[in-house]
Amino acid sequence: MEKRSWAEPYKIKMVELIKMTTKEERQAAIIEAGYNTFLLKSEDVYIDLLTDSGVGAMSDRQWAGIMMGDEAYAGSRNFYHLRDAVESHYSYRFTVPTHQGRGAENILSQLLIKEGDYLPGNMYFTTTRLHQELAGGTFVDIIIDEAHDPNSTHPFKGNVDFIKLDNLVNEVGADKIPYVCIATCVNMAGGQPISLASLRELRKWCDKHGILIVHDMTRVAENAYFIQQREEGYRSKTVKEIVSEICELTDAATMSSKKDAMVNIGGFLAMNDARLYEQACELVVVYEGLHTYGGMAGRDMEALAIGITESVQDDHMQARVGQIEYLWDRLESAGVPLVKPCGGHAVFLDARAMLPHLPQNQFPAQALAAALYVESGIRAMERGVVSAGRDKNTGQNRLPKLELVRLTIPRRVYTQAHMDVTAESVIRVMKHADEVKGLRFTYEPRMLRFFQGRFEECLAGTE
Ligand code: PM9
Repeated sequence: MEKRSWAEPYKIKMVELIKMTTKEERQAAIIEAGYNTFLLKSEDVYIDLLTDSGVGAMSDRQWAGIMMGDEAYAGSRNFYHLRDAVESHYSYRFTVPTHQGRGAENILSQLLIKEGDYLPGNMYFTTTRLHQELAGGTFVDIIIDEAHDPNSTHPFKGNVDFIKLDNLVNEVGADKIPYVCIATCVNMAGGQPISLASLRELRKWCDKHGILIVHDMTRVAENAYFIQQREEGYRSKTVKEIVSEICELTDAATMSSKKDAMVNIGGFLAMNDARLYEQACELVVVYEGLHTYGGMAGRDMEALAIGITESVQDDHMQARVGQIEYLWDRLESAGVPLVKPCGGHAVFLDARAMLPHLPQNQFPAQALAAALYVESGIRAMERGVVSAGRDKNTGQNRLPKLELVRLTIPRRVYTQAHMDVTAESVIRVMKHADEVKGLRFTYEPRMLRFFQGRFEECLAGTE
C-alpha cells in the first residue's frame, strides 16, 4: 500500500524565540546546575525535552477560554464546564479540581490508604508512590516482566501480571489492598500502553476481591491511540470512544491535566462514588481550595475543559504520537539503544546500553542527560536510579532494571526539524559515549531527589 504522510492538524499563529548557546556556556551551566537538568535555567536550553508536563501549546480556543474566566470564589461557571467535560469524555460522575496531579494523589491516598496497606500498580510513578508511602502504604509492582526489559517489543507493556496480583492477595489478604493503581501509558516503562483486554480482566479480578481500581489517567488519550492502532477489534473505534471505555472500567481517577489535556497547570480527582466525593470535598479545602476550584483559577479550568475535548481527537493523536515515532525511527535506524516499542510521550534512551563503562551507582542516565545538554543544548531527563530513590525500609538505593534518559516531546510545540536536530545530537553523543564520566551526589534531598539533587563528576579510578 502507498505510504501517506501525516501533518499536524493545526497551523502556527505565534512563536517563542529560542537561542543556541556555546559549548563553553553549556559546560559552565551544567556544573552550576550540579549536573541536574532540572536545575538549568530554561533560557540556557535550546530544545527543551525535559518533560511534556505543562509545556504544551494551547490552541486559540483554549486562549479564548482563558478570557472567559469566571473568578468567583465559589461556583465558577468554568468549574461546571470542567465537570461536564470530565463526565462526558471520561465518564466519571464527580470531579474535584486540584492544582496538579500530585494534589489529587495526596487527597486520594489520605482517603483510601491505611497504615500497613499495599498498593499494587503497573509500575511506580515517583509522586504517586511517595504519596502512597506518606499515607502508610507500600507500593507493589504488578506489571508484566516485559515492561522492565527495554528490548521486549510487547505491544502492551503496561499490562498487569495476574500471577503477581494473586500472589500478593494470597500473602497479605484483600482487606489490605484498598485499590489497584493503573496508569494508562505507563510513564516509567517508556510511555507504554495497557490493553483493554488486560483492564477488563483486572475489572473482573477486582470485583471478585472487592478491590477498587484507581486510574492514573495522565496520558489516557495516548493509551487509547495505541489501543486503536495495536489491539485487535479497535481499528474502527475513535480515540474518544476508547478513552470512555477505559475510564468506565475504573472506579476513580487522578489526573495531571498538564499532559494529555495541554494546559500549563491543573489537575483533578474524579470518581463515581458519592461518599468518596463527599470525603474528597472535605479534604480538598484543607490542601487545595474550595471544591469548585481546588487550586485552579476559573480561566485555567475553562482552558482545561476545552483541552480535554481537543486531546481525544483522532487527527491530534495521530500527529502527537506520529512525531514521537518519527524521532524514534531516526534514532533506531542509527543504532541508538532505545526502549522498544515506541511509547506515547517520549523516546527513552537506554543509558545502560549506551554507557556500558558506568556502573549503576555512578548514575549513567543522569550523566548521559548532562552530556546531551553539553553537546547540543537539548534538555532531557533522567529516569533511572536517581528517580527511583531509596527503599523506605532499608534506605538503600533502589536499582531499577530500566536506566533511561527521557526525550519528552511537548504537545504541539516543536517541528520535525527540531526532531532532526535532536536525533543528530543524540547520535553524536553516542559516538563519544566512552568519554562520559560517572557522577556522585554532592547533595541528596530526602524525597523526590531527582528534582533538586546535585552531583559532581567522579574522578577517574576513585569509585
Ligand atoms: N509527570 C513528568 O514529567 C512531571 C513531574 S515528575 C518529573 O512525567 C504521572 C503518570 C505523571 C505525573 C507527572 C504525575 C504527577 C502523576 N502521574 O506533575 O503533579 O507523569 O501534575 O502530576 C511529570 P503533576
